[in-house]
Amino acid sequence: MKFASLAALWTAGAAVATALPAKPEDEPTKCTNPEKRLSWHDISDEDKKAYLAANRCLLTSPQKLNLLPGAKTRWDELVSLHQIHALQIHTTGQFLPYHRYYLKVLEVLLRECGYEGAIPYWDETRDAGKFSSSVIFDPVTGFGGSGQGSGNCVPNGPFANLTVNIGPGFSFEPRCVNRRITDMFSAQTGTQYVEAALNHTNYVDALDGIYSGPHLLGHMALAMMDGNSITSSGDPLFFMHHGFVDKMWADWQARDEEKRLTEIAGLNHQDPDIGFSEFPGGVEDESAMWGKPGAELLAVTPDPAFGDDGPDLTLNHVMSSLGIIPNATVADVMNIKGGYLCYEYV
Ligand SMILES: [Cu+2]
Repeated sequence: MKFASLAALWTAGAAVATALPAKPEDEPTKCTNPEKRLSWHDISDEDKKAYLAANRCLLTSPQKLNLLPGAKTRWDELVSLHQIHALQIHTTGQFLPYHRYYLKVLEVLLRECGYEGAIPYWDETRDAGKFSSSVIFDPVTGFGGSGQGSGNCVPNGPFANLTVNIGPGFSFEPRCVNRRITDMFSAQTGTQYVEAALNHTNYVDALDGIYSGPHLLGHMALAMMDGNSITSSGDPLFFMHHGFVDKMWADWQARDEEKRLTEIAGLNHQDPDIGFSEFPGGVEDESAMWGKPGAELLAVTPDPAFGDDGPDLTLNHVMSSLGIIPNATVADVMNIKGGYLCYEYV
């Protein structure tokens, strides 16, 4: 097990992370009036345009933290968080809680750009097998269409001709917002595939069913930001897909709240002997594709066991956004109507 030696690498990062509050400063209040997260299909054109405009605003606003390597825009800072945490939040127990927290980070950032509504998500079951004809890719009231030619830059819509400076992988190369749609893969975001994932009765199996099923196939169908797992959040569409992923977890939890609102398991960091499980060759394949985080990234990377006693993820685990919003524990995000969070998917 190389975990201990790897953990030592994060000592410098932990110093940065522990300087931030370990918990939200206000005690969570009761959730009495949850915000409604609606599917893109079900919101008004006016609300679609407001949401897209606020995303575009973040892509064109300067960075604020003066901390995150390579970040030039506020959007870059959001993408950087995903890059910095990539080896902690994919194929690990943290995948679902961290991405739930990450959606909240987006929500708070959108407030800076005047967006006050609930964030929407994309009910991909309605477009399974035919992503390319979805209304979500509308050039006026959507995210723009599929890229073409070298670079696969989004050809139209609010994100055409915009640049992301974080990625691919652990590098920092300015690229256009890009994606490429493949309908065949999108079939596996359909209801029967979602149901297969949600039929599992313990967290680890449900997590794997969601991760390796509709989550991964959705990514393959969209190939956002060169299809790069580490920095795919450069495309604002990422958060619509991950709202869908978060809804799957929430739906699974709702089937047995007594057990599943506190059920967490898995590692808090990728086992370096295994690595990204979607690549059969493991971490060596992944490293060959995207490299490894360099010293400047490691210097700001929180301890993967922050709040835990070792490599096993617990409810006490502290998730960081490196100061964009206060840190939160896994326990804080277990219940989407628990107080720290207060929303529901409809
Ligand atoms: Cu991710």
